[in-house]
Amino acid sequence: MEKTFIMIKPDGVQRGLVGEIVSRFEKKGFQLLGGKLMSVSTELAEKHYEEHKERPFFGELVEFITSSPVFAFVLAGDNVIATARQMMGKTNPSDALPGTVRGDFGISVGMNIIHGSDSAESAERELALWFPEEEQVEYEKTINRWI
Ligand code: DAT
Ligand code: MG
Repeated sequence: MEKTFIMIKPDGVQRGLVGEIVSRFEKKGFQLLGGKLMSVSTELAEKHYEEHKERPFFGELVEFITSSPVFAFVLAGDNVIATARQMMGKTNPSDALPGTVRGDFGISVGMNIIHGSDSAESAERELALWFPEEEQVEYEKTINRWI
């Protein structure tokens, strides 16, 4: 079963959007395999956003992610990586369609509420970074036969 890593960023947690956002993915039919509210160390933030380390916004991005807790979770399901990205909307909330998380709740590209892995490789890398196997709960979701 395909898995992805999703993180509700500090703005989403502070604004009380955790339940709303997790609910969208649950209702879609994806299975929650783990979730945690956590403070992010500078080291973890820098590793997570490694691919952007030469970008001018890198410092601000790390500062933002470490500024207040995030809610990190793991989703599983068919094609979950690409589908969750679609449900999140474009990186810049001004370009994100209504009906997407960023389109419905965001304004600024810096504070765009949610992160989701963008490929199979990044999902694998990010899950290893954020969710060791023992924090992922494997269980049968019996409703799966209906959707
Ligand atoms: P995404 O989060 O959609 O995968 P990304 O990987 O290109 O987008 O960038 C990672 C995060 O960096 C993004 O969610 C917000 C921030 N970011 C991207 N482009 C930015 C910019 N031009 N100015 C400020 N922050 C930016
Ligand atoms: Mg990205």
